[in-house]
Amino acid sequence: MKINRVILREIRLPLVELFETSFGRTQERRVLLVEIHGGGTVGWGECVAGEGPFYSEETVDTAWLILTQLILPRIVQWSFESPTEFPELCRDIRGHRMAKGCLEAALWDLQAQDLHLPLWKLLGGTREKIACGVSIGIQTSPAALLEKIEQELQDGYQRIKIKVKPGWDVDIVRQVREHFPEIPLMVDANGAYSLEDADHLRQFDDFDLLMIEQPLSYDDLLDHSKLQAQIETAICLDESIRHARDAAHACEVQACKIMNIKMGRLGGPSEARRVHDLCQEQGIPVWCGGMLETGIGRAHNIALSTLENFSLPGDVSAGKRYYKRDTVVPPVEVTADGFIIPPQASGLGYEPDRPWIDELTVRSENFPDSRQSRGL
Ligand code: OSB
Ligand code: MG
Repeated sequence: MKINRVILREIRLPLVELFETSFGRTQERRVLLVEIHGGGTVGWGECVAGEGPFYSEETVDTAWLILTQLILPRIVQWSFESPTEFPELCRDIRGHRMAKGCLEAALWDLQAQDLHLPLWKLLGGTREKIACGVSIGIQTSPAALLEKIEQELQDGYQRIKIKVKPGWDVDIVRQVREHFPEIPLMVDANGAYSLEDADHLRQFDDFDLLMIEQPLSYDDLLDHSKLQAQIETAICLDESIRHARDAAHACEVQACKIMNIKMGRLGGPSEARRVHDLCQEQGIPVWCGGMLETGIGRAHNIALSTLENFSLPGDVSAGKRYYKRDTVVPPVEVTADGFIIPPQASGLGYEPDRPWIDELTVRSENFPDSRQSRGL
């Protein structure tokens, strides 16, 4: 298929609720959306880079720069048989995986529509429903957290993840466990601790947690392997896994027992699938992480989550938990027993709400540039 036209835009959308992690707070999202026209259809992707370089090095502005200066000019008029060819086209650009990832995702949506297939089937997914958990940010008080958990459980969510940081960790989890002795529970530290905190982190072993996500530095494998040898609770890696080679190294040194897969962090669906397959061979279960995506990114996460080794509930949940009015129609919804049913329509299976997206757009760029192509 040949690509005729690409549109990159930035939208701004407030979160229903402030989201706080150990690395910072988010109230309003700035999100890049990419729209690729080819073969008479349109594919959509969403860039998961944050507003600042606090989860990873990338930001909305670095992604905009790399996409507009380097990647988009290359893919206009590009012809491809499979979206799996895209990473090769950008191999010389080091890093910037979130910028690359949204483009590759949009190519998958485009191809799925061209083939009249649901995206999840094109990716090789088999799950007819995906299990949903929630990620709950740091709250203003333990009481507020308990109330929040109660609400999410009532809404059917199958697993609760609590964000932790020094000062909001062991005591908080103890209170949660006292109130909810049986629920599937885990914590995510987003790299807030160091190996010197091993004794402190071992206290989490008392709470029958499913896992502790990314306790140590965002760029570390070795200290995680040392920590895993000292604690019972399974370590799950998020930030530390940038590609399949990191995943292989993490397995080799036993740095974790579970992996979080995010297509943006890994540079796109192809690499995400590679990590999925590698973990499956190594007996490491995976789940799909979230990045406060709007509906387009969420729909991509749903498709990815249908792969076989996504055997644990992920952070993919209902759109209304994040945005009053989302970027897709119908909005992403969760069943009363905590599942999302992947759509049967071709492509993403959720329609981008174009008038709403246009209203939210603060800047956009067209490739090829319409002024240039008219010789202006
Ligand atoms: O570490 O998984 C994370 C949000 C932004 C950046 C990193 C993370 C998160 C979340 C929220 O945990 C996941 C979601 O609900 O989308
Ligand atoms: Mg995480």
